[in-house]
Amino acid sequence: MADLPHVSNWVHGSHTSPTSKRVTILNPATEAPIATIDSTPQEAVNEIVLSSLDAFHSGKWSKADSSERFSVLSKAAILLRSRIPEFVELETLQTGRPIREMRAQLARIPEWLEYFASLARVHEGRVTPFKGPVVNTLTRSPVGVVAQITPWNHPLLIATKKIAAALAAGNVVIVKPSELAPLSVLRLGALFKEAGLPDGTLQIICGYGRETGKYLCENAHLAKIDLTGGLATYKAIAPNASTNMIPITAELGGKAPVCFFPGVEIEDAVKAALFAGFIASGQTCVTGSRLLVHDDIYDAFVELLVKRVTALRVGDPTDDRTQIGAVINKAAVERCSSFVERAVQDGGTILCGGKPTSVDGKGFFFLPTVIAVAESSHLACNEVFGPVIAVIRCSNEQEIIRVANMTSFALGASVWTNDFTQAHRVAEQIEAGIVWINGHHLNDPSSPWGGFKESGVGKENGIEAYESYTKVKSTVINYGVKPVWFDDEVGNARYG
Ligand code: TXE
Repeated sequence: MADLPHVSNWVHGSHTSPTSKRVTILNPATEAPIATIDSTPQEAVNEIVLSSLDAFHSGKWSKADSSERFSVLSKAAILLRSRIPEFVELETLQTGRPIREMRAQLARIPEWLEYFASLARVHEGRVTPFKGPVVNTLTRSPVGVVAQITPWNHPLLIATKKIAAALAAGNVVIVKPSELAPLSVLRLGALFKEAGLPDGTLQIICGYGRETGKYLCENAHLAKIDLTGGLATYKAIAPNASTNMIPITAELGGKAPVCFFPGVEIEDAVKAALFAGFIASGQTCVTGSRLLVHDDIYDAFVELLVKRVTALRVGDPTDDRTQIGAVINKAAVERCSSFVERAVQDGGTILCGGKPTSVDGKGFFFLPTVIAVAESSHLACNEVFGPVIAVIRCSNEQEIIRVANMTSFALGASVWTNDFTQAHRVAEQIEAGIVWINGHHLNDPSSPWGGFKESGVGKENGIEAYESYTKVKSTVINYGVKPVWFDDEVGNARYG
């Protein structure tokens, strides 16, 4: 243990001295410790926030020309693209996700830096309609020091998309990555420095959520909090943030319905279900964890689904052939087991999987599992965040729509049909922040990402994310209206 590499916080352009208390990071596929990180205490968090505020007020980044922001973020994209293999290796090691998935995902992450670099360069203010010979210009400026609380399931993707949006808009960013998989995010500090980002503009601080994360989110000097995590975490940070008048963007859980209608090729539908349900071992906020299948195709679909799920290769994530890697930790395995147990108590039928497994006797693995359940059962309504999916038989289109909308989540949903009028009709009626038609989990930096109901508030990606990191000012210019003075005879008239 003494030989484990320690990666300390990244603050003001360098790694700081390690804290006395540390957190150990495990490889979920082998249970072996791979590194330690800092556990940042409250005084240190508060100092970092105050010095970040100084960095913001220095104007080095907050007042930099948009062309400079464009060039730094573009350079960061080039650097990241040139280092994808090393990040892929690290991401696989700390998350237990199959290397083939990490290659595909990480190859796209530089696009987020390119997109927000471009947005910084081209985003324009507005002139709004105004009564009389008056011009109102709307301008946007950065909000200040922002906290980003990021998770372990897509560590680099989620941190990069938040960092890119916030930096493009001119803010100073403090990222608190997940204590379960922080190592790739910690590498971004040096990468941005090399790209030319002024020291103190991106700070990366580590520790447990209930400690370091909490201390950070309680700090009244923040201008915004951007969280991807659980509803419980949102509820823990929201009261203080509200008292301190700090807005929150929150990307939380989901229970995405995947709706299959007659006419789709069964083979394609099953492939779609495998991708939607089992990518990242089901540990994504848009996991297609409820398959809502029309009665006309249910039997054929389920028969082939079970065959294909049973054949998925579970194993060592570093092996190119592995399709299902580990889940993040022991608690995740236990959570999957308890969902299976409860589904059976509710009258569900396990069609395949249903239990933990291991590789050479080690690791946090759970067999890909499909359970036929009733629409209102516990498994059908609650998020597992693991490879356990529910399949539900529905008798018609209206029933599919009704069931799709019956959980407290509303993040992602997909509709699979060859009938384009049906596709639009159904998509329009599904409550979700993102509805895919004949696709699932399609993502692009320009496409707003975020849910309704208990899935969160606000959006990542797109102009919406960029603007959420700005504050708007109206500058109202009178170029011809004769002012009405307070003591004029017409009285206390105003323009509106
Ligand atoms: O998330 P946590 P967990 C959902 C999913 C999952 C559940 C729990 O439903 O089952 O959340 O996962 C930090 N103050 N998603 O426990 O704890 C924590 O350190 C400040 C959806 O892993 O919310 C980490 O950096 N910060 C999701 C981050 O919050 C706190 C991704 C997320 O961890 C904190 C992950 C506190 N009091 C989980 N408590 C998605 N949308 O992709 C924790 N944190």
